[in-house]
Amino acid sequence: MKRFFLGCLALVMLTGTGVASAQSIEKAIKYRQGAFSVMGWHFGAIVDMIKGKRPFDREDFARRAKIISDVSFIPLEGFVANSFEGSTKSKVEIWANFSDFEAKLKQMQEAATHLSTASLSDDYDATKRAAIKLGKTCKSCHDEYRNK
Ligand code: ASC
Repeated sequence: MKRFFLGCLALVMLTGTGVASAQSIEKAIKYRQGAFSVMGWHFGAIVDMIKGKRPFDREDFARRAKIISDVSFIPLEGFVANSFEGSTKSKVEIWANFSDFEAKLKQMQEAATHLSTASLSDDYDATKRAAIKLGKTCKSCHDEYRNK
């Protein structure tokens, strides 16, 4: 029991400062970029299928859409306090408007989930519309919160 309390105390002392080290900020930046990179990889393939640059394969499309929707829930945790300094394009505005940023991320997650569901149907037009909608949610956040 005593060890448990000492352990808790140590944990509180370690995390209690609320100041993240430059190293842990870089780690968080890499973490979220990894997730966005996975989403971008698969969305790129999806867009190519829609544009006819790659053969449309419904099963492969749905597999990729599922990955995007699953991974869409990953990045938020990586936007730790003040992680706009370092190897990132994230704008400081994210932290000044965090609830708006979160709302935009949520719209992306919803659009991704919708695309994943639509891609399991035989309704190609609805699937295409869902993909375009997802792309718009990416863009709207990038326009506001990502440096060029
Ligand atoms: C991607 C990617 C983006 C978005 C955006 C959609 O695949 O890397 O930044 O889609 O182009 O508008």
